[in-house]
Amino acid sequence: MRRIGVLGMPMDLGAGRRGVDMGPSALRYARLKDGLEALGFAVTDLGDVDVPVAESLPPGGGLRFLEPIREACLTLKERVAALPEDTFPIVLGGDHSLSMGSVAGVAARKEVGVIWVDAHGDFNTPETSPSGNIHGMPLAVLAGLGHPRLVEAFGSVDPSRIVLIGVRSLDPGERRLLGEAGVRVYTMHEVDRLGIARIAEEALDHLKGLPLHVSLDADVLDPGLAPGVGTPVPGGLTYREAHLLMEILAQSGRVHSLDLVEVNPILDEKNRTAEMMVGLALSLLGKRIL
Ligand code: B3U
Ligand code: MN
Ligand code: MN
Repeated sequence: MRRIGVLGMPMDLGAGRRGVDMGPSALRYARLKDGLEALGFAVTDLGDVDVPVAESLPPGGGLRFLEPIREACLTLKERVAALPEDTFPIVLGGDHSLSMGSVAGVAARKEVGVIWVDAHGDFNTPETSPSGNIHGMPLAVLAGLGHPRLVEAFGSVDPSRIVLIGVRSLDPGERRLLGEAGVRVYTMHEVDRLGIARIAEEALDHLKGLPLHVSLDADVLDPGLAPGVGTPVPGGLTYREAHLLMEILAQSGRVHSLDLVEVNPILDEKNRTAEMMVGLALSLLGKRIL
């Protein structure tokens, strides 16, 4: 039987707005485990990684919450890396800085390609970031750019093995860095021009031969579908585009790990953002219409 390990990361230290620390609960209430079991998986919920609450931490100078984020992500990295080879990790967030830990954890087991599905580039460094929020930096860190404390712990993916999909908000510095690093970027312009099916196929081809990690940020979805996010950007993926993307990636048989991040229950309407994310996870894990 195919196995899935679910790990919660109730962290909002990297985000500017509070509340994504409740994302793992919201995703569990949206019946993620039941849905996966209905697909035939043996699912183990491994509980949550310990993350300190913001109120318990000193303000500190420099990058906001750098050390506690690093510490929690190192724990996540170890827990993901320690999972048995036949277990597919699903990490529930939490702000997107957690993906430094999840991706570095899977990359410690094997070389991977990363498909980062997000309204944002998450490719800032402390120098280019307008906000100082670490959830705007994790993809750069994974690619080896950014604060040395983070890069040394989590730098693990060659930028040529990263594909970004759904982008529609980039800061000037991160746009430049993405170009220089050679990350393949499909903005919403390309989604409209080429269609999401072609983009999914090109992404699979670009990452040919590699097992894949999918990092799914809820804010890639149109805010009308997913209002429960901290930094909504108009003009996102539709319900059908998002599901089709997941279905095509599923059919490749190459996806080996997943993050579901940036669900903010405080800003949500009756948990619909979490329910949408659970639906997408099921499509990525092989749920089919016929
Ligand atoms: N690029 C901006 C905004 C942002 C990035 N990721 C999210 N928001 N969720 C920043 O703060 O780096
Ligand atoms: Mn993100
Ligand atoms: Mn985002």
